[in-house]
Amino acid sequence: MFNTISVIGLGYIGLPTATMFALHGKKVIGVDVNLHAVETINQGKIHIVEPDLDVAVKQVVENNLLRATLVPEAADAFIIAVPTPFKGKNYEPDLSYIEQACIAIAPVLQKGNLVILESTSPVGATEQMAQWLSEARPDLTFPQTHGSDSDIRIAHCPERVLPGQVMRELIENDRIVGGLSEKCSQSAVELYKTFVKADCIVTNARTAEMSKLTENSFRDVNIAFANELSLICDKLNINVWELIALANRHPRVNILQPGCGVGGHCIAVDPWFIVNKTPNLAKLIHTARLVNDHKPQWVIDKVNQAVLNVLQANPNKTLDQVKIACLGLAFKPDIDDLRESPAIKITTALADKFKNQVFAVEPNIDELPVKLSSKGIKLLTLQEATKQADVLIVLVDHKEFKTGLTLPENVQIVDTKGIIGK
Ligand code: SAJ
Repeated sequence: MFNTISVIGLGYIGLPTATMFALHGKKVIGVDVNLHAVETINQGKIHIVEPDLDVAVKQVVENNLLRATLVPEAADAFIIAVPTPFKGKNYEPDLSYIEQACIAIAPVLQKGNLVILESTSPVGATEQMAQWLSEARPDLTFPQTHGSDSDIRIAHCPERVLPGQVMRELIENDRIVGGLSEKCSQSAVELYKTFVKADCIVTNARTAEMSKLTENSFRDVNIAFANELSLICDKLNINVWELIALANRHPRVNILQPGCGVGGHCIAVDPWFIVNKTPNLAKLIHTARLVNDHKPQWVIDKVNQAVLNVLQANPNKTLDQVKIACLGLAFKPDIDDLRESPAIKITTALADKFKNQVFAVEPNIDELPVKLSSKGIKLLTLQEATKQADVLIVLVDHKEFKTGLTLPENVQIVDTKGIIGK
């Protein structure tokens, strides 16, 4: 039934998803507003970083199974995988990318088409998408008015793959499928069964939307608990890493790890969709966000204290001679993704204050982004940085740091990941 599939938005989720359908023999039309992305993909290359994706894209483009374009074309199913950021002080979800995607595909929609929203979305977004499509195509019927008899089928099926593991998790993770009618759900399950080996579990669209937000909020709240413990333990002179390892010996306790803050494009964003919708009810979820967002500032305060300690211990040193090495810039270990990274926030804030005194070590990149190099931050190897550092800050627990760290004498340490002395 689904011979041609169109994926709207060829980013971290859309491109792997489009590629996966093509790897399973479907004809896939990828659509993106970014000309560079379209051209890169049509050359069989990729514009994002994800293990194993490059080889797969090359193969499906060479076999004419995946083609990218700026303008949508007719297809049997459309998958919308565009960003859903938030805007403004109240963290209002910004659905404008979904709206633009609806406007773009509406002219090519045909009776019998399935439209799936994969983007992480606030509760009600799938109904809103159906509304936008029906307004643009009054000649077609939609499930919100015609239920299972509708011309167009609509479902929400949130992506749940872990960056770095996307190609495996796309196949192995269970999928939650929330159709606007029973027929919509059935149709979406049939589509995902093209490559999903795990279960496709059917619910309604609102529950599917909320389930994705709940998964990421669960993780955010649990990381906030670990981060709060790290502040308390610091105050009480207890090693938080030892404490958590001990507490986790209890059969029903499983505390996550503190860090320099929560980054990435999902966990620090999605809980706000719940808070924004139900501000008076989502108290714990809201507090967790505040706790995690506060952690980078706490780390910066610790570094300021460490700099003072260096000056106190070395009366001949002046403030502008103190060298600070920041280990790790990515938003989590062993990846090169620097977007929405608390480590970047901390490193740039330090560079603003300690001009030309900050080094960064990031084994997963060859060059610093201009926004860092223009602040006088230098990218050094681990050896170069540790040799010169008066203050050493562990921001990310990359594997290179866990084994290759030799500490200079009298260095002040701010270890947000608990790897030193392990
Ligand atoms: N972090 C900690 N302590 C921990 C675990 C993580 O501080 O114990 C930090 C990381 O350093 C990072 C942030 O949290 O800055 C998020 O990292 P992550 O590995 O927890 O999650 P993401 O953002 O890479 O991917 C998450 C996943 N969601 C869940 O695990 C519930 C993934 O399955 C989702 O598909 C993805 O969000 C998404 O796209 O929503």
